[in-house]
Amino acid sequence: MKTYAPCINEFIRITKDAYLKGWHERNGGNLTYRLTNNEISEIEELFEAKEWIDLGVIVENLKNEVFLVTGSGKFFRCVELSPEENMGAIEISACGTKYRVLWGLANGAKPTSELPSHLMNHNIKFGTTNGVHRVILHSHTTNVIALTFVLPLNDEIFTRELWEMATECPVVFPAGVGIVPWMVPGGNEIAIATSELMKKYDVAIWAHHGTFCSGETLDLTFGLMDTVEKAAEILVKVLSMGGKKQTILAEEFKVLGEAFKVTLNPECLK
Ligand code: 2HA
Ligand code: ZN
Repeated sequence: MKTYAPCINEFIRITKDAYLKGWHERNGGNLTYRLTNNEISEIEELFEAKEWIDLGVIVENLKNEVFLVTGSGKFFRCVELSPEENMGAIEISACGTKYRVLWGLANGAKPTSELPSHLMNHNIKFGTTNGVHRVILHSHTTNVIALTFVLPLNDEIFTRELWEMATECPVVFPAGVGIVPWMVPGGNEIAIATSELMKKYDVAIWAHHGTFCSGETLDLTFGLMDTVEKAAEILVKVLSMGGKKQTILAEEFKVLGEAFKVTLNPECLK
């Protein structure tokens, strides 16, 4: 069996786990990871640079950065079975307006159709976290999607409803979640709307479509997605049982925030 560098193995593990969660039917969802310099040196012997291609957006903070990405139209289910065909490594140009394939994406495959959203989110997060965030995961999270048909598409209301479903939720996503109204996926308009929310949140929900999460590591980003989706699953069950009869109160969230030394978004505690 072929062996891969640890960073590629980690990426494969997350695509497999996310598929097994039921978040990645067919070609649904996408994952991008910005490599460290050490990780680049571990895999650069594999690189065979292809031609530069216009991104259609400018990503000032990502010049010369290298990413692992899933492929457009490719299935998360298949990344583990054939990494070279279903994922790849790409490099952003020195001007921040082009990319080229360095490894993988065999037979002319392209990076994820949501590359503009991923890169604009990485660009914002690079700035707001000083380069600490490296991962963007987009998943078709069943229960979050279901909730976008019944909850108001409002950041504060959505956040509060999710927070109430599990005590640790506000600790895991203290800023809350942002909501993008329904839009055509794959383009610059939805990329701009999502990256605006990423200035404030680590989670952006696309109404009737899925969820974007940003994080420091692959595990933390997967864990964030899992936590949000689990809260949504509990809420779907609670609503199906006739709704809340009791819940966690705003005052109790404030005590929780103090105990865990996290600042909870005050807009969600009104
Ligand atoms: O098919 O998830 O948003 C990939 C997607 C598009
Ligand atoms: Zn999608």
